Amino acid sequence: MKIKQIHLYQYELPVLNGPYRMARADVYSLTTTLVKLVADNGLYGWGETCPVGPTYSESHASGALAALSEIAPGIIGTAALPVPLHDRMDSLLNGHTYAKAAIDIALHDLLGKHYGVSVSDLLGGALAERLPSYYAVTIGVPDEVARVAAEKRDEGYPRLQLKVGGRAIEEDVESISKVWEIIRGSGIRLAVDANRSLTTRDAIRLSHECAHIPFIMEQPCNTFEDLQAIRGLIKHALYIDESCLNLNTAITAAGTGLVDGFGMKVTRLGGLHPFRAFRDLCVARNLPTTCDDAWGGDLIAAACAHIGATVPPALLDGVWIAAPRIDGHFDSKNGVRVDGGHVRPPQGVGLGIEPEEAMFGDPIASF
Ligand code: 0XW
Ligand code: MG
Repeated sequence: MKIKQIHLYQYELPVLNGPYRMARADVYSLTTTLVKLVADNGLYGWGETCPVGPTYSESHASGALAALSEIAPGIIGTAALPVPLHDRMDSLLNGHTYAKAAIDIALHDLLGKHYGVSVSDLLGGALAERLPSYYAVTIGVPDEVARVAAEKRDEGYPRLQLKVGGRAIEEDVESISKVWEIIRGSGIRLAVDANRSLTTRDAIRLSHECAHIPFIMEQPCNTFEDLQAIRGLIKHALYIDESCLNLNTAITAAGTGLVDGFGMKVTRLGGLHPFRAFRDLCVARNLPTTCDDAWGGDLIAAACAHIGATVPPALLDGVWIAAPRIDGHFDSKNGVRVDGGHVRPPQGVGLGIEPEEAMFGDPIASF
């Protein structure tokens, strides 16, 4: 089976009850980029990539389209298998993993359909059917943040991620304390995510002032070097997210003992094929990870759920999907939903998502 055609689409996903507020960005609407990969036997697969705005990671929607347009003509005729595909993509464009990921996800969907198996089976096999998700409580005044935390606790979320940063550290400490009062004793796990925004000085201070609250600190500062600087000085477990740019960085982060876990994004690593290697690295080092993406519709959500299902449950911190912040689905029947704070990979072959293609309009480009 060889790749015969590639079609690129973009589609707007307005944020429900927006903005989605992080330390360095207020996000009102996201442009998602979709890939339809058609094989020479007529089978097709769908993929997606959707940066959460242009400042979260080193990625943006126009960049995804440009990178995909650069790659697409050169992969026509390539064997529809992950190793030759990634080899070919890397020979056509350096980096831009978040764009390559959309093709990688589409390939896994296509292969699943070809072999008559789910993407989780392709990735080695599911260990669980119902997976923990988590809710990202965005930046807000502490009482409002606590109200949302109580609501999500009551909905059954096993984990909350509290966004902090971009304001006085006192207000973050107050938010964390109020949320802790809400979830203390409930068994809900807490992550405090500053999305790169804190100075090393403030990260250390926040950790010390909240030393009695058992949260994990997710990407508190901007760079890998910042994380190295605070590692021995904080009172909390440390997770890396945005500055873990690829598999190489993940190997260093795990191998040098820099982190206690990962907030990992499928598209940042370049798709499901590299994520499979990353998952095995986590297992080898006994390091927990999330299986997320920055944003995206049902195709990204399904990709995250399928790989998440293959992570040993003790190491799966959660599968975050954007569905609670999106009105509607690409596939109204099989679309991925959060139910009682948990998600399930769609049933069926491939990703298990059949997008209602007409909603995307005409392709922006076809190769
Ligand atoms: C909560 N997320 C997985 C979704 C947002 O886009 C940001 C991200 C994170 O953990 O940074
Ligand atoms: Mg994060």
